[in-house]
Amino acid sequence: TNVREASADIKPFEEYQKIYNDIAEKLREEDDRDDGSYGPVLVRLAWHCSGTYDQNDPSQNKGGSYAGTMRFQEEQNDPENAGLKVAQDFLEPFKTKYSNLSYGDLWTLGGVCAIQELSGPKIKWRPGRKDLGLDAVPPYHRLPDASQETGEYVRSVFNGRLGFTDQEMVCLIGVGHALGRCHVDASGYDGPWTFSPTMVTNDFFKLLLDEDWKIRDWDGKKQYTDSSTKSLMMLPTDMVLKKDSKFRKYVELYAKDEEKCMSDFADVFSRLLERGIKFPNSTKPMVFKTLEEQGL
Ligand code: CCH
Repeated sequence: TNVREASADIKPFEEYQKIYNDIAEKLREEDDRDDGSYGPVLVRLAWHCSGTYDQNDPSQNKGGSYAGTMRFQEEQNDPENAGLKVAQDFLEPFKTKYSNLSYGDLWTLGGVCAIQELSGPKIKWRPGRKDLGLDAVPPYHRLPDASQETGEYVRSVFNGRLGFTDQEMVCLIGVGHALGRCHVDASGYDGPWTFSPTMVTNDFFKLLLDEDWKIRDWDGKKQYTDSSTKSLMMLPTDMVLKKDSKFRKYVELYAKDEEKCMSDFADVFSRLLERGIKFPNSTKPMVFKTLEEQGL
């Protein structure tokens, strides 16, 4: 049932902590990205390489993070992946430096590292993905289209293909969109969701509930802007979380309870990165120390 076996031939934990540290140090050193951090775009790469999974896919094109197929032009050219080459290029030196490290492992580890270094929760992670060829590139239109504004659509992606519950999809989208921003030259949308786009927070949920969101008056795609500062944004798909009453109760829960929000996110993000992969029992989930915890 659309599951691939991860390799049992993995490095010891300390080696992966070294790769984590390398990525984290590069994140700390390179600040020439819009809000001063490549962290958000690394999180987006980890999500987009995993989010192509389709649990019902009858073909061989299963998607998910296993095969590292976004290294191919064919997958990079999916319009939803516009702007992610930056993140791939950021991580590429570690692919060369560490032998026997697959793209799937590198890109998902990059997302885990970014979440933790941007003050997020600890994300359990397992290695063993393998690079596969062009025939493993998933079809387009599996990643969500932000212009869709119905609960049915959001559920068709996150439940239908990825197998998450309402609560889990609210958590993933809202914590994901605490980070970073939209770029006109990538997606056609513009601006950040929160005032602290380089910190993992539950602010998305608070802002979504508390602000008065109006359709932005501009020549670009339909998006929403907050009436008080006009500097924040929401996508049509984000607004669904407020409008759909079954989603909204979780938005309210996560706006009130940051601790629950972070522990649920840690669990669901970890499972997102492992969709469609079966790990051998010998591979235990790894939890990495942040640079700060190591005094680095
Ligand atoms: Fe997202 N996201 N995302 N997103 N996303 C965009 C940017 C980020 C959707 C659309 C967009 C998740 C779910 C969804 C991040 C994390 C997550 C952009 C702008 C669009 C459009 C891209 C650009 O222009 O650069 C839609 C639609 C959905 C679901 O309905 C989930 C889940 C996550 C992670 C858990 C992050 C982080 C960014 C910022 C990237 C950056 O470069 O700053």
